[in-house]
Amino acid sequence: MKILDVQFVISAVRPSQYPEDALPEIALAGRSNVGKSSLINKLIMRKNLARTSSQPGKTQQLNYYRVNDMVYLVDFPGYGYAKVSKTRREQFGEMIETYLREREPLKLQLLVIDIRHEPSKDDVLMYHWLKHYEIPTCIVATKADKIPRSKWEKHIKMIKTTLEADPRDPVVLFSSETGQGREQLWDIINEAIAAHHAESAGSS
Ligand SMILES: Nc1nc2c(ncn2[C@@H]2O[C@H](COP(=O)(O)OP(=O)(O)OP(=O)(O)O)[C@@H](O)[C@H]2O)c(=O)[nH]1
Ligand SMILES: [Mg+2]
Repeated sequence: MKILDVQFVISAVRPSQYPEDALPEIALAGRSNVGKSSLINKLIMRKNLARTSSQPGKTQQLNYYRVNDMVYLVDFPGYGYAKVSKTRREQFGEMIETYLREREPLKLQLLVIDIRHEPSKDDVLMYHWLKHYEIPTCIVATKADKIPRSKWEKHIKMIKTTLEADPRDPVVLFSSETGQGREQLWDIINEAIAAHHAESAGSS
């Protein structure tokens, strides 16, 4: 995937701020600190456009990045960070659930999981929301560079089992450190974009 142009568009705190140009959206959800923003930076080949930090809880809005005037990558706030207040947590939950339920341009959700650990309760809940709202989902097992290659398969299996993953949902092994999985993930994203265009051509 050749990246010609990337723009940070907005940190949206409410739906009225979401872009209105109807480009397809690919959103990323996952625990705080799992590596969502790093994954975006790797996809778009920019070192630090999506803000990353070793301090969890940094991304607290929906951050929109427009790529090649073709698609938005939407970075969600991470969940499961203990030091965020309960009210704040509920606000995030509400914002994300509303987005998943109502956001028409959402064409694919990436659920980002740390390959080293068993998915958390929040991961399982998020995955079940996605199934409930029938949102096309791709599971991304990131930080693959952190465990030896010989363990990848076993860990992927554990992730699928804990999520009770639909066998039709693709699972991508990824590393923002090495770039592993980048092309495969772009292929999946491009397929979702193509499906969106086929759908809108059919309905006009
Ligand atoms: N080794 C390795 N480190 C990674 C990888 N992805 C992310 N990291 C590191 O993990 C930390 C968190 O990464 P972020 O991308 O900020 O995580 P996030 O999910 O956006 O976090 P929040 O915005 O707080 O939800 C940073 O120190 C990254 O450098 C990876 O694939 N491999
Ligand atoms: Mg982030």
